[in-house]
Amino acid sequence: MNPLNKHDLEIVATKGRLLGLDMVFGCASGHLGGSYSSMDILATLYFNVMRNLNTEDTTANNRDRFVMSKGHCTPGLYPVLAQRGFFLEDALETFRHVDGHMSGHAEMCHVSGVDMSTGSLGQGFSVAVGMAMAGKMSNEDYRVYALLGDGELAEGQIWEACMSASKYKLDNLCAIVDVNGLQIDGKTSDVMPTEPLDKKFEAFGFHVLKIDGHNYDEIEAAFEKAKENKNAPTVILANTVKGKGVSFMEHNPGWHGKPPNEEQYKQAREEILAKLTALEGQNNG
Ligand SMILES: Cc1ncc(C[n+]2csc(CCOP(=O)(O)OP(=O)(O)O)c2C)c(N)n1
Ligand SMILES: [Mg+2]
Repeated sequence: MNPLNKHDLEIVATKGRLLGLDMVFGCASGHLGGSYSSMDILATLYFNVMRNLNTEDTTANNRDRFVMSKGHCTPGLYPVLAQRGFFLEDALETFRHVDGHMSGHAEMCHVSGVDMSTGSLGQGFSVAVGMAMAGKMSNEDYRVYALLGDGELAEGQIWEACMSASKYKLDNLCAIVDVNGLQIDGKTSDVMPTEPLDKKFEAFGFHVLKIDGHNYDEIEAAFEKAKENKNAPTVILANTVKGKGVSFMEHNPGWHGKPPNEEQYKQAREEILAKLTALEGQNNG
């Protein structure tokens, strides 16, 4: 598959925000804030970065892997997987339904394209480290990507995984931290300060890159750089806006895991649709 240009990546991300909104409104439950902050990163990963993805053979050994360590962000991940062809967009309508298979946290057994079930913060990254170690031990050249939340970094298990990743020189591992500054009930700096993240990851033996997580050029360049880094894992610290794309959700911890009411849904839909329509009307040359 040919890589997408910036304009088309933005269409994927914007459409993803619309699908995510419908998912959460449809079942009156789910996490939009952190899904929207990572949407541009997810679109870039799945369309331009990850190699050997095969929607017909989702466990092919040579595929790059992705672990959504902040497993609550399925309204970000599932719409991107659907657009990448892993399943039909209609399936998203069953999100969080008791008799459906689109569970609220990332689920590998029933949702095509999901490489690891997650939801208990801190655990996903350890699995990603294990996948990267397995790749090294079996001389496979696949890469492993893991998306972490900045609130999630308060879990001690993350730092145990970091120590292993650097001890075993896992240069096939790339962590991305969605640094949106907020977690479930307030600012990350109030709930559990984790800065300075660059110095901490460096001290744990990582190559550290810092980017604007909504700038496609910077996102793509960082993933390229991560591939070139040798003998140690890479972490990309991505500065983002929680709730990105909907005016009243941006920077607001209240939108971590709350569904919109009817009026809020209509306003959010209008805002996202206006952006999508404008993008689709633009010459993408
Ligand atoms: C072990 C564990 N503790 C608590 C929770 C509840 N929880 C869900 S999301 C969240 C905040 C996560 O914040 P962050 O990692 O910054 O995610 P984002 O801002 O990207 O949504 C918490 C505490 C959980 N899922 N797992
Ligand atoms: Mg956060």
